[in-house]
Amino acid sequence: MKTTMFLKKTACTVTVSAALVVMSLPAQANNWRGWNIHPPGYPNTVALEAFAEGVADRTEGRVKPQVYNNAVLGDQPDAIEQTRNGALDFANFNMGPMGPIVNETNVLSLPFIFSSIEHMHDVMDGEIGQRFADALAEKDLIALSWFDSGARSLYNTKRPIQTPADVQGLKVRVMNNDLYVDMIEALGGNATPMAYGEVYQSLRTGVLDGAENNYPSFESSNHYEAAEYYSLTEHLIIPECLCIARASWEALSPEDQEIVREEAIRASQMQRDLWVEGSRKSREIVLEAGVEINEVEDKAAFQELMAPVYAGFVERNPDLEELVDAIRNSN
Ligand code: BDP
Repeated sequence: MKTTMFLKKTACTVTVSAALVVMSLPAQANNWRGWNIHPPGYPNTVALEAFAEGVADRTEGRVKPQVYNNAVLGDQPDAIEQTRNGALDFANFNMGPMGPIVNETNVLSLPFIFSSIEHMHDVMDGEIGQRFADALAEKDLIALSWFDSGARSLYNTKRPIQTPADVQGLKVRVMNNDLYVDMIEALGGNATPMAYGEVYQSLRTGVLDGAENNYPSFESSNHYEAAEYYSLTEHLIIPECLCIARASWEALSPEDQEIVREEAIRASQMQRDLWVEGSRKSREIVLEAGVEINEVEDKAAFQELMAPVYAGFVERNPDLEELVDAIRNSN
């Protein structure tokens, strides 16, 4: 009896410590671990997998990236820290939750800062995009290319949103960034910052009335099963990076850095193409499931209410006013 118990205990200890080793060991020099919040089949996931394969092939196994989907390695703010300190090697991050860590990137979270997705691409692929990459590099994140994330719109369980008055009193989930709290409050709603993975259940139980996201995430997260009104406010157009941990980047030879850079750029081109098709498909899926989608006639009414959000931001960050203006005037 005693022996059996002892054996059982040992087996259990072995399993637990094996798991701990996997979770906490710094990745082998060539085994790169990559964080991804999305499920298989999502445009970003497909592009990240192509990146991993391209890098492994072209470096002949000197670098073997593996993508971990569905945020199994932690939620986004956590994964940003893990990539900064080299516990993770690469990731696809949205610039929203990046704001609290890399202050400059908050400019990209100002509502309606970009007039269209094309405007966002032009800015991020040009000189201004490089300024954001430099700011990220100062925090040990090497941004090699920019992914698309469409435009985010409000959705909820109660009613279509046509005017800001329809947001009044709604409990709306936002990503982890105070600017989004200011944004929802300026519209008269109650903002709740929450991890992405907790939103579905909170919509189901009524802890939340709504949230905001692009079509592919609204669909792939199943939020559309709980929130049947999707209103095209398109208030945020936020780019995402394919970022490498500085430590992992600096461990590469110049030749391998070049390969990784090229594959990251290739992945972003692929992601942007997949994005267009993926958004169309996700829109169809939610419509078929009975979601009511409405255009917002008077977007200017929403934009005007953002004036205090901009004023507060510029007051807290006078040195970033010029960057805000540069983006707005680049259109
Ligand atoms: C998705 C982004 C992802 C965010 C998520 C969210 O791609 O990075 O974490 O929205 O709302 O569109 O948290």
